[in-house]
Amino acid sequence: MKTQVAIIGAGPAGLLLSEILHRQGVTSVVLEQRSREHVLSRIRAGVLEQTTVDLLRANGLGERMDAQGHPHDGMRIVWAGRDSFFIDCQKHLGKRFMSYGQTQIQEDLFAAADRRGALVLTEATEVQPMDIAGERPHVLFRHGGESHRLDCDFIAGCDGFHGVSRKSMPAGVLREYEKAYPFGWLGILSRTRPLPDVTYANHPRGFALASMRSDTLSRYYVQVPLADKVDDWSDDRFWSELTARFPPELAARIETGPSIEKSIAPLRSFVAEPMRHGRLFLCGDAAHIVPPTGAKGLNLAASDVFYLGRALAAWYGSGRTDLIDGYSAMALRRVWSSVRTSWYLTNLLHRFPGASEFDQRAQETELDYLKASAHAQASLAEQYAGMPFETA
Ligand code: RFL
Ligand code: PHB
Repeated sequence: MKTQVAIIGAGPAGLLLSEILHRQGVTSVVLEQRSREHVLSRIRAGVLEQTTVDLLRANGLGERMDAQGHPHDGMRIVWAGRDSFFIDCQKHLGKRFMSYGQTQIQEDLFAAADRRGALVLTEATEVQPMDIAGERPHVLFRHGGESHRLDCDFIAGCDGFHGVSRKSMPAGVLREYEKAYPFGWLGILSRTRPLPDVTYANHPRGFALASMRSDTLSRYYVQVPLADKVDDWSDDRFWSELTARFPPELAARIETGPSIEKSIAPLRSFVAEPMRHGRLFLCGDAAHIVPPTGAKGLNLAASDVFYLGRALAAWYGSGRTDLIDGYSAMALRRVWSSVRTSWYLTNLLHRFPGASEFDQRAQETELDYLKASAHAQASLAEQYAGMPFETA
């Protein structure tokens, strides 16, 4: 088999890259280890930055998002015993957000791939990038009980945090930065009407978040100890803990109902750099993870593949090499900006086990400052909205 770009992973990064390349006349084959049903069953991100919304629209992926998604202007912060405030990205920056599930984006991406007859091989196992720093990059894998070799010009590692691509880089190439938090998020999805705003709560009992996927589908999270298991959390226990962490007037407006999904995700931050070695490029969670507090992970996957798609199209179109050579540094500038924002919001909004009274007072003073200062709100709005893409 032969293609121009071999893409490992059919998550949002891999499928969106394949779509962007196709629209620029570059061919690709996508190799995914799981089944399509499995990929489509993962409930994850939901908040899209304006840049991501624009990128999806520009690549023909906006129709259902615009019809079913829930646009909003910013986010609300509440904390125990004090007034809430709204971080208004529309007012400060003219940027909005879209609540639209990663699951729906995956469906739209698979549908678009089917329409153009794209080669997306699911249940491809033992995927292994080869000769990544040499002249003949290729990918070995097994599919349908047989061994295959896919020859290519470039390999895009879009295979998530646990994928094979990052691990294929030779020892000593990568520098890794990591921070693990001593808690996780328990999340549920329910067919109930959401609160009007994406609302982050800091409460002595721990962090909580009210979010949405549509006008009739809600997504909620509570901070839990790392040792907790999903089975520890009945729906009743979840709703009573969630509502205890919101101010009474908001808690009274939270509609409860049976959960249709429930899962626990640990919080951590991880960055591997550079995001390229030879002809292998890393995109999305394969290169970096952020704690979900800033809603940045999927948006970074989108900006990585925007930069890589543009760079590869320029290479095929005019032989331009500066964009592929600059890919890692350019992508990492946006990554670190979002890593910093996610770290700031995680520190601002969670209760840290063992925090000193000093740390607690400093955190509360930061919240007081944000509530009181239009400048501080404009600064947070700028970070939460995400940086614009750099021009080529
Ligand atoms: P993915 O989605 O993990 O996809 C990688 C794909 O690669 C496949 N794969 C392999 N294929 C072949 N061979 C191998 N050896 C392979 N190893 C793995 C996998 O099966 C998979 O299909 O990575 P990608 O595409 O980089 O996308 C990243 C996003 O999924 C992730 O950043 C977001 O979900 C993070 N995230 C959020 N991001 C946001 O922007 N806004 C949010 O509101 C938001 N909320 C969240 C989140 C992530 C969460 N969890 C569970 C981690 C909320 C949660 C709870
Ligand atoms: C979500 O809707 O799943 C969501 C919203 C905001 C976040 C993280 C996740 O910061």
